[in-house]
Amino acid sequence: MTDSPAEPTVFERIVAREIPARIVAETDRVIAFHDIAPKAPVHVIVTTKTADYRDIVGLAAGDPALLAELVAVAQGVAAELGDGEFRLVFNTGASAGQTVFHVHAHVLAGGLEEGTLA
Ligand code: DGP
Repeated sequence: MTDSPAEPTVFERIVAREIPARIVAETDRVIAFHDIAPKAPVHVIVTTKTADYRDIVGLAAGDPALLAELVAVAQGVAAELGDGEFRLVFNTGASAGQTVFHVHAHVLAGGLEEGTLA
């Protein structure tokens, strides 16, 4: 069972190369690209190529190995673009600030200001 929305999300369209993004890492199942509105010196979105999961709760329940792969890609991005240390944020639900309902993590790194939460 999946919980994907009816309309393609902006991230699904980035995965399909229908809209451009500054891609920094990619595996068979995960893709990472710079956030369009960065809130830290390094601010990269890491998301699944599948649109089957709207948030981390669904992904953790439905495909924990894919969640682990997403975290590994996030770590690689932080190592490549920063010093390897990073904050990983999964906004989960509209009232928590989620605007794109296609599971994704924000990788924030490179000298974070207090309170930077994407
Ligand atoms: P969230 O609020 O957790 O759903 O984060 C969605 C993020 O996605 C937000 O920080 C801005 C980013 N974003 C939205 N549209 C685009 C886009 O078209 N391209 C890129 N690169 N990022 C986008």
